[in-house]
Amino acid sequence: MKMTLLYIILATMITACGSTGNSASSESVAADPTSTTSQVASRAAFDGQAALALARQQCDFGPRVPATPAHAKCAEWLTSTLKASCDTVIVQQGNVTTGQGKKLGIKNIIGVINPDASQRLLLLAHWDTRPWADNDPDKANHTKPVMGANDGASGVAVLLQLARQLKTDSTKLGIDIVLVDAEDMGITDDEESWGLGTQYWTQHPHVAGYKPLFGILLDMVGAPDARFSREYYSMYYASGFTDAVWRCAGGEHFIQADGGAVTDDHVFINRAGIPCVDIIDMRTDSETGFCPVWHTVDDTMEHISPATLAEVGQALLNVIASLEQ
Ligand code: 1BN
Ligand code: ZN
Repeated sequence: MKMTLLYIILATMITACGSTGNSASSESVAADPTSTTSQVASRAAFDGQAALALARQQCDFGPRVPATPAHAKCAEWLTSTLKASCDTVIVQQGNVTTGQGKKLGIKNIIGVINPDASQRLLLLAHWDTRPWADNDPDKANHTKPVMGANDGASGVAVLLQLARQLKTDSTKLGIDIVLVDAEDMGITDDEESWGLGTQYWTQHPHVAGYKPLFGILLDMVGAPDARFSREYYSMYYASGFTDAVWRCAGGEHFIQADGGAVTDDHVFINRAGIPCVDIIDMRTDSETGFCPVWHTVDDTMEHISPATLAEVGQALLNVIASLEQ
């Protein structure tokens, strides 16, 4: 109860973005008539083209399925890329059990900015890709891996680019970028088989007693027609922070409405006592609840838009600016 009150107070502290996502108050938002996303003044705008290039670099390794050479090579690259922007990088190695009962080695890759700051923001995205394209219209593809340009690379790309920009436009806030492994090996009707890297991290946080202000998870943030409504579990566990993030977001992809529910990584973080908001593309006009290429072999770079990545990255920059007030 006491913690709930604290979270409400913290959530209402994020005020600089104004009361609605699309309306820009004159003192808090830079006047850029070409921008579709409200930009809080004093930092450079988020670079969507640079994020697009970072998504492509991940896909150039091939599908990043755990226990494959492409996954191992991408882990090296993510580690060195984060090292260029963060103060410390921790590669957390662990063992988990898959939904099929197999033991699996995983790597969570964690970039820490301002390790000594007491006020911290947790940012997450999964970097692994699904071993099976089991939603593909062609059954022959169900045993093939997903490239994960959207479902994997997009969220990671936004976080890598954010870290790069914060290296130049520094912040006093502590930021922990957690790239979680083995999110996408889950099986239907077995909640615990999803988010394996995150579940491992909640049991082995990179800092003992880790308590950020709150967390934001990015998942599938690159489709040209993405729709980000306020996800159900984000509202259930962290409504004040979810509203605050949506107030910091602008542009056509953030919908000021409540959306569907998904057992994504944020559910495990919330259950561990850290309020966490999921920015995830969910659709009301599809059977799966997600974009048409979800868990198909067509989740490739042709279906990624730099404008969507920019809108999400700018929302994060705006959240950070609001926490600095
Ligand atoms: C998100 C992207 N997820 C998987 N790929 C999470 C999820 C879990 C989606 C269960 C549907 C069901
Ligand atoms: Zn997936």
